[in-house]
Amino acid sequence: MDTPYSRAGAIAEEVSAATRTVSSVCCYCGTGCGVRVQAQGNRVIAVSGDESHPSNRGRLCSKGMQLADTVRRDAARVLRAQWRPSRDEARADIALDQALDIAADRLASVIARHGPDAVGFYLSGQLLTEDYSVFNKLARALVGTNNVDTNSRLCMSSAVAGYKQTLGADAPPACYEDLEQADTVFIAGANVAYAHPVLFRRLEAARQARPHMRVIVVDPRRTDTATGADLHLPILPGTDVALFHAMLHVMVEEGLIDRGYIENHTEGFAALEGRIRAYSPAAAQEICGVPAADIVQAARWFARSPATLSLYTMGLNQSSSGTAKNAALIHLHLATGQIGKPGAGPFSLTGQPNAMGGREAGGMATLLPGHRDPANPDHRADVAALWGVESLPATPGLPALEMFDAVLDGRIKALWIVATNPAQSMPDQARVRAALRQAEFVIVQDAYAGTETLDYADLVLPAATWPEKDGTTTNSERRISRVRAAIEPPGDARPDWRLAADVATRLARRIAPGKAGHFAYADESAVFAEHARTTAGRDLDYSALTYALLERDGPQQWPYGLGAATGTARLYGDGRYPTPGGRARFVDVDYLPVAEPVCAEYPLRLTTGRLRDHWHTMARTALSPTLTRHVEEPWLSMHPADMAAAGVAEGELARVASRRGHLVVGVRADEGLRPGHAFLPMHWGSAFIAGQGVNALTNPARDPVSRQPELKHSAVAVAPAGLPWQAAGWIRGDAAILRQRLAPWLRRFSHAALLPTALGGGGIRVALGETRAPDVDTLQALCAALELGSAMPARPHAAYDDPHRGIVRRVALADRKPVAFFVAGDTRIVDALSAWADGGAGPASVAGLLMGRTGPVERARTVCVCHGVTDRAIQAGIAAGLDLQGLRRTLRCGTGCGSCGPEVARMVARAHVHRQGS
Ligand SMILES: Nc1nc2c(c(=O)[nH]1)N[C@H]1C(S)=C(S)[C@@H](COP(=O)(O)OP(=O)(O)OC[C@H]3O[C@@H](n4cnc5c(=O)[nH]c(N)nc54)[C@H](O)[C@@H]3O)O[C@H]1N2
Ligand SMILES: Nc1nc2c(c(=O)[nH]1)N[C@H]1C(S)=C(S)[C@@H](COP(=O)(O)OP(=O)(O)OC[C@H]3O[C@@H](n4cnc5c(=O)[nH]c(N)nc54)[C@H](O)[C@@H]3O)O[C@H]1N2
Ligand code: SF4
Ligand SMILES: [Mo]
Repeated sequence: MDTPYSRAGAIAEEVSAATRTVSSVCCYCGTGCGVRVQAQGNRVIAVSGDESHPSNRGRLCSKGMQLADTVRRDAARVLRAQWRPSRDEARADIALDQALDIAADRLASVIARHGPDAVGFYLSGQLLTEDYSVFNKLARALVGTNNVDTNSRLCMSSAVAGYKQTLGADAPPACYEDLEQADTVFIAGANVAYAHPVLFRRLEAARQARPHMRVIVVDPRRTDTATGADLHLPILPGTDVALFHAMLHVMVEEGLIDRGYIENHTEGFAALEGRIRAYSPAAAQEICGVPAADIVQAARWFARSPATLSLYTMGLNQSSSGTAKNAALIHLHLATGQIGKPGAGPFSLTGQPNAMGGREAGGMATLLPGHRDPANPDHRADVAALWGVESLPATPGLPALEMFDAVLDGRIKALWIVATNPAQSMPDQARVRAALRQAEFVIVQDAYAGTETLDYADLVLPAATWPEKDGTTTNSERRISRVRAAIEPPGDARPDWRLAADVATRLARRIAPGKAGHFAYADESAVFAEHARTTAGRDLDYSALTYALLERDGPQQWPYGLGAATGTARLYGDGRYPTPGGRARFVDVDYLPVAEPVCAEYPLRLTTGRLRDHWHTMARTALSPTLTRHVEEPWLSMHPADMAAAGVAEGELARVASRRGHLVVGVRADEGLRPGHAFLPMHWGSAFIAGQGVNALTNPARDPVSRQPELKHSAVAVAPAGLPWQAAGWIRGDAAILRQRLAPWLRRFSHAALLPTALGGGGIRVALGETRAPDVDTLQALCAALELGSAMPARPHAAYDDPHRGIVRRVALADRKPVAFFVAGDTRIVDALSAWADGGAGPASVAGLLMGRTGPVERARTVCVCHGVTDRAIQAGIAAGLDLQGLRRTLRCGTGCGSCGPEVARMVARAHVHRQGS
């Protein structure tokens, strides 16, 4: 059966016969910025901010601005279904129909032999609400298992648990306009400048307009978010509960709490009040490592301000006490009545674009559609009736990490992975990968080629992606927007919900013929209509919403029930909460330390997180040369004192080890880190560097309630890598295609990295390290791979080689510019070659350059990607006496999307401090 691609509703606004502009939503973060996609045929020409979208009003960050770069229709994508009948064979392309039949056959066979709970679905916060709905129904109503979870388990599940425990429902009560109306903004465990840049822009503008506004940042690192704050509390990782308890302690002692609000609208305060007596500011100073006076100051600003808004994300959630951290922060709002009014409230920022939609559609093992609970028989009966089936399974489903544990020990045989890359993003990679090998049948449904998890797939299903998909997303402020397709999917790719529905129909014919009709949706709007009905009468009720209404009135905030004339900007204005007694709850939580304390063997506290211009495992952002300019390679950031103690110097390779695995990366000094702490970006996995990526190191210990792992803290040791032979190369071309071709080299060296780069207009940089020089054949093969001699399509090149000593220096030129180079054994001329490739003047003599007759050259790093302004240009400007405004005027840095604004401000501030210090 063919699966025709269908688009719901009228989507295209014809601008001219050839070019059309489609309104949609950015596919990256939970800010949910509206975009305008300009397309011609199946080509996206440009993406810009949508002025009419209330969440961003035309603004986009650097990632959103570069979206057009990531739209591909070639081998950078998964274009066809692929299949390997046995693990000894290579996968081959097959027809999509055949793949859908294989999926149905294999799932039916697993269910027949081992029962429904031998199947697991691992989905993603990047799916659209329609995708979740169909997968959820497939898992629970057809297969008959609750084993359907998502990567939101690594992301938002502590926020869900925290809201439910305290406020009674999983609903962020605030909205983005509160950023403009708050007097105090309390940012905890969030690097908003990097992770939600458009909200940071809104905050910057609000501070300009309201100079009395105060910003407090709680983060172990001095991030770009923390640099401009009025107060930065650089707490020790994992100690937030103690800090928040101490703030409440101060508020109680100083009479700053709102006894009236507590009495009328909450319960459970007495027990907590007893608990927090032990958390004096002095006691918390001991635990959290921040001055008691700063804790007192934070408590006063929080409680005394007319309106206090909290913003929080992974610094709270990714913790073995994530739920308690969320609850302890929400307590501060309840105790001071800072909730349910403009500019106030505990506002959990969502990470992924539609993690919210997943929570609404019940796309997690512990949720059912409409914020229902699978452990509640009435809720199961409700949903069964809505779906037209007799019953739903009662056996609890497994959350993400437990699901992989079950694969490893054989309870789960078949795993279907959609729009997430667990062989990079889950903690304790050795275990995750062992599980993927152990599974009997793995389906990976992905859009981009070359991801880590695809290596483990028996069956690959080709997914359509942004901007080829139609549906809806919900952003952090509960706003539902239409995502609209601007072009057709390439190859055999199909929207995720469609692939799920097509397999479901085939599977039903095999195991439950009566249910085959349950998945015969005409289009996305039919899926949405079925989903929206499940919210009726629930806290999130948006049963009045339809595609037609969203088309007419634009994006809407839930609740938006039948009879409502508009959506709802803020929740709980009346002080009534969706708990049985209508009261919010204080939870008597205690502070517990991180799961893995540092020790003599692993003396450093490692935290991981995001960079400004990369997205997760980089399937998409690595396709934009512009985005690679900001940070091109993974660095372990350390305090200079720890570097000295470990014996590693700036730029050198280090071996970072935890109890679970190790990694070789370069090291950089960062004075924004406390001694004893280290930071590694989460983005580079085994598709880019040798080994198992950043999560080889991380700890799978998890929160007892939310089951979210402690990705923000592991104990590690750092030592010199001891790889005296090093090599570096570069080849111009398409990074995605080159990376696939060069991927086997990642497995052949102790240190290896394939780094997408904007150098010379775009290509791949190669970095290698080994204990001693590889043999001559290996070096020749490497040169061949880089088209620099020996075999195959070699280009004319200049060479200075002594391969028996491991020394190779080669450069290929076209139009007197390098198009590839490789330097092994002594890499000092790499920066000169790079500068030349990047448009700098060439050397007087190429031979002289290869023989090392060149002065030192330092490569500049791009800070402002919109205007291509480098760190060196900014430093020169600062040295010439320019202030922030002067830099903006003369260099234009920070005047495009504004994402680099905080970094430029930090550079100015640091220069100022150094000048004062000297
Ligand atoms: N550029 C970019 N933006 C993104 C993403 C991306 O990949 N790239 N991903 C999106 C997603 S899915 C998510 S979940 C969000 C995440 O957004 P954020 O949570 O803001 O980003 P992170 O860098 O993961 O972590 C935030 C901060 O937590 C701090 N931290 C670590 N441990 C602790 C602690 O114990 N207590 C406190 N208070 N802070 C701590 C870290 O130092 C870090 O600065 O970003 C979204 N936006
Ligand atoms: N060390 C460490 N690890 C972390 C974190 C951390 O802070 N530190 N953060 C965690 C968090 S918060 C998150 S959210 C996760 C994110 O981790 P992942 O979800 O694993 O990361 P992504 O790279 O976003 O993976 C998305 C995948 O979906 C594919 N894709 C893109 N669009 C589509 C589509 O429309 N359909 C389909 N089927 N596929 C598509 C992409 O090619 C890619 O392979 O990482 C977690 N892991
Ligand atoms: S802040 Fe940036 S990444 Fe997030 S939705 Fe807006 S444009 Fe996209
Ligand atoms: Mo996330």
